[in-house]
Amino acid sequence: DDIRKALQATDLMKLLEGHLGGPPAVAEHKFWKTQPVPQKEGDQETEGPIDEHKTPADVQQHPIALPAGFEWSVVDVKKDDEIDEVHNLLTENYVEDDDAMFRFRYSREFLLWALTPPGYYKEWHIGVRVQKTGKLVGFISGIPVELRVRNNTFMNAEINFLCVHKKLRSKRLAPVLIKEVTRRVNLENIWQAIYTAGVRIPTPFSTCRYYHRSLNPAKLVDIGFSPLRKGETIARLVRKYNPGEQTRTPGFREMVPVDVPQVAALLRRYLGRFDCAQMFNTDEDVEHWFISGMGTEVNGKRDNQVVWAYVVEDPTTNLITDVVSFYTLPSTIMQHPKHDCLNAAYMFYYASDVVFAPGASSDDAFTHDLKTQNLLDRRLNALVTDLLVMAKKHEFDVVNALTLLDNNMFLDEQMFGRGDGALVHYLYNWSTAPIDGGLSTTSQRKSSGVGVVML
Ligand code: MYA
Repeated sequence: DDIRKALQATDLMKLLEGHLGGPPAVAEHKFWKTQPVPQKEGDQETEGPIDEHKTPADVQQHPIALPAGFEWSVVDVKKDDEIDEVHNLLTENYVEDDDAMFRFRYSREFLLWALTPPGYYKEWHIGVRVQKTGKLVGFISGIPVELRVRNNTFMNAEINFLCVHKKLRSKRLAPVLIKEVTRRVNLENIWQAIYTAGVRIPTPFSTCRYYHRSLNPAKLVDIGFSPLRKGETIARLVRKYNPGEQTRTPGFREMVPVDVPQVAALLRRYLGRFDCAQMFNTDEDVEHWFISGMGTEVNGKRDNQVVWAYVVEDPTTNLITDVVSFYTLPSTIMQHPKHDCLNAAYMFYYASDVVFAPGASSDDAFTHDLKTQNLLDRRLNALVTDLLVMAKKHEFDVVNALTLLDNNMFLDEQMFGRGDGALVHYLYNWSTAPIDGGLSTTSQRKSSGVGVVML
């Protein structure tokens, strides 16, 4: 059955079944074929909702039925013991790489930060428990996020942390969790969602690839994350990937709360250039995603920081011209005698005002203006060089980035290596023509169409 499943997605299966006259080769998607998502590529040419118009009164008022022996449970993520339960479930059962070497290890502080932005709904933190023991065995979450997709702006649920305990896999529990979160989102009169996955289901609007910038090559080679190519030595890799001790952009410093209004304005304007982008409508959003994630200092030491944000303050005007940030998401290294944790930083949002400088093109025409593109290319490379210095200082082993935003302008130059993984982006109940996830533009150092970073 497993082999069949693994094969199902492949051309080999198509061939075999063609020969043997078996069932249709394409996965059947018993669940997804009932959902308001584009069913296949080519179904996405018109922009807009897929379902008929509904109101919360049309929505089932009681929870979706669970199999016998399980019960729904709203997880109060602000309670230590309950966020612990989610953290433990995910630490043991969440996303692994294809070779089962690494598994995401979101910290409690990270989960709290990710699940409680301004306007969050407690009821969208949904657990499934074993009735008898109370053990948490399933989870799914949503947070409200306003998105612009091309010319339309609308509220979405950003769905994340879908997880079913390993012992309960392949029992069709995931569709039940998805239907329940959909119901609760709909009750708030929200009808669209955005989500990402490593898997391909009907039907992505964009696909991005992961890139990895080594900061600790000795460890990365040791744990099998990076290869040691023939003729290469660790000493040489250490020299090659050493980002140095000092940042070099004049005015580069850590972001502080008073920067929020300027950073928010800059970010909104910058993200306006992408086909699909998070709105960051209020300064509170920016305060949450950038400042609150930096943690609080106790006795000169900041524990449990989840996001690192830096700005460039122009030394002459004192205006904020740039912002750049990353978040921490470690992975458990499974079955390694020496190391059990990969300290990975992930590129988060950034913005630069060079694209709006006098003489630069208008926001829309940006991608076609070579001069502006070169300006941005230079500035982003300088910012990311400094970001790498800071990430190394904070003892990260690797910085990961996707091909979204303008990342293709710096990935090669900053020595990010192409990874195996892809991140596939989906919208629920919204059809839009495919958006460039930067797959084809890495070598061209151009902007992608994706201006939303999912955690
Ligand atoms: S992505 C991260 C997902 N989590 C993991 O990968 C952690 C490790 N894996 C697991 O915990 C389980 O394998 C999961 C599936 C729970 C993923 N997105 O219960 P099943 C479909 C969407 O027998 P299991 C993230 O968190 C699959 O195609 N659908 O399978 C974003 C099949 O349907 P169909 C998925 O392996 C989540 C059905 O489920 C995914 O035991 C966004 C099989 O169910 C997936 N990642 O459990 C969710 N994986 O037959 C959608 C499998 O039709 C949100 N499936 O192909 C949609 C918007 C909702 C809100 C709308 C509001 C308006």
